[in-house]
Amino acid sequence: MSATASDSIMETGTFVNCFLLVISLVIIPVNGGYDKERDALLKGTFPQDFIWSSATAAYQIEGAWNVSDKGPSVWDTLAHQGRVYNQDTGDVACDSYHKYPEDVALMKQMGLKYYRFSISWPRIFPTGEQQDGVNQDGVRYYNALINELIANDIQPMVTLFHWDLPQVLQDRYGGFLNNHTTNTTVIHDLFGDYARFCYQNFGDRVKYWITFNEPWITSWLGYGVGNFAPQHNEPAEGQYKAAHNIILSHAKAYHIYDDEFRAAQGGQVGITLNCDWGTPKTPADADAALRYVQFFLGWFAHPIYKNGDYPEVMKTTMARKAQEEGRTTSRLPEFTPEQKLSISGTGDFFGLNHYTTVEVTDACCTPIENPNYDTDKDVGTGHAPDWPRAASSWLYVVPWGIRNLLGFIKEEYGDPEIYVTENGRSDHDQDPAIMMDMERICYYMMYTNEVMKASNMDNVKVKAYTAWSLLDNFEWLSGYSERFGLHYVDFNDPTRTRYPKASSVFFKQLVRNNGYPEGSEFTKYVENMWYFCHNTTEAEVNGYTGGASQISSLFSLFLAIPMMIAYSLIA
Ligand code: PNW
Repeated sequence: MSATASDSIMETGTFVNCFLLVISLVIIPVNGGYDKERDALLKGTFPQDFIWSSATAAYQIEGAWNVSDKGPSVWDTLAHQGRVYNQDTGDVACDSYHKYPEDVALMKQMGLKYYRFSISWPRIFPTGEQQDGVNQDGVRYYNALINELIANDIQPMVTLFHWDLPQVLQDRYGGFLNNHTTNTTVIHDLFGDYARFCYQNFGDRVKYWITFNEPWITSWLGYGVGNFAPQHNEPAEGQYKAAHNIILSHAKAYHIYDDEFRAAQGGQVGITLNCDWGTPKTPADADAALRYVQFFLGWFAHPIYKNGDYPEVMKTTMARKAQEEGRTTSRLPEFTPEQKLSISGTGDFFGLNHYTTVEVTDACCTPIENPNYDTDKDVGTGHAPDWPRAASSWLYVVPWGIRNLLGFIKEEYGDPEIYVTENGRSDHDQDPAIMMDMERICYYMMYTNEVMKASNMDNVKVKAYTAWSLLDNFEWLSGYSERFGLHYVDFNDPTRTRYPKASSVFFKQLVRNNGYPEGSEFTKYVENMWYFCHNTTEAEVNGYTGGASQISSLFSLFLAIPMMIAYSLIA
């Protein structure tokens, strides 16, 4: 890192901040029970062509919500209704619509060769429909961003849908609730048209396309619970209808690429699914944990990556529920035989977003009066007492969970190429700002090491790792109160200056080393930090006597901060 960047860490972070952080880290156990074998540091490197990336999404960073002809999205609507924490909105966000060259410069500075960002559908087609007009300024913006990336030797990885549905499509057609059981659903064609337009205009330079980001969230939170946009509350069925349409829309966009663009453009198309790993609380909960993962990941992954249809356990569970509820048809819709054929195999890679793990217990089979997706699974979920938490209420730090999940995907879906398209940890927005973000460094250290175990020990074909996020940004209903960034953004500063956090220095070294090579200075630093990151208090409770102790980990921490600074100066 340049002296300028590390200077800004020093300015904004200040040593007072550091010491406060040190004290809080020592008092509060950090990263859970240490299991000597399971959690040992693996030394080695990722395969040579491994992709290191960072990610953002349009609504979370762009701002410029009504510039030129951009149409409103369902998130503009939700935020303008004051539904977000502190009444925050994405109106300006990180102002990346204007400041994208700075974002690219930050990636360049970190040595990143890939960038995952999303295109805002209503910025391209203001109503969502091409026939109503194209916003040429929007097209120019994405062309400029892509060109800036390529000029800096950074490959774009583009998500077509990261939740910002054009509001007009929600109003005209019910968005993803549109006619979910017929073959002529408008929303599939409209998504297909939008995808085609993006392939046409950007596909000469974009070789990685992600159709949907986390359809689980759009379906369940957007159309079931209704706390996320477009705020449709129908928890018995809304999520199943929306998911059905999203899967079919994805397949449509995949085939358009396959039929019309693949030969000339030679890129890849996949989808990004999120899943928390489900670990059984007791051996008797093993089936329940599996059912949890099938309802979560399998809901989308089974049709797309396996056989065009929902997982067996989901179909049988929902059929039994229909009977209990006195319904003639299942709340889980059915695909026609043709649809199954068109869905199956529509992923050139498997995009995975993963953050956390839950402990699952069996809760089968008590009929429930007002069923919803959560009760449909017949499971209970909780968290082990020694799992540390991030700022986001749902984010518990359980590094080994990602290795288990990657192994599950390998076994279940025929050993696909997996791109980890998001992984990361949030801090609270607090004063002074957390610039020496040791807990985020620990998170990246431990999780990437588990990904390396999956790759090098379990032979999972993990091809990419993407940090969420390049920047602090608009964290959906939490607004700007939760910060996931490798770079700090001051949302009270009209210029939205970006400041590198210590984790960006760490990540740069990780990328440069392509993992944890034996004998490197970086790996030695990691070794010093390892026991601290895993919280040795629990380690001793668990009988670990490998030499680490609370005192030595405290010592590592005092060593670690000056080392981080020294690193940033020489790097
Ligand atoms: C993902 N939850 O969303 C998204 O892809 C990002 O846009 C987001 O910023 C990031 O993870 C961090 O949250 C999630 O409530 C949003 O469990 C909410 C949840 C999980 C993931």
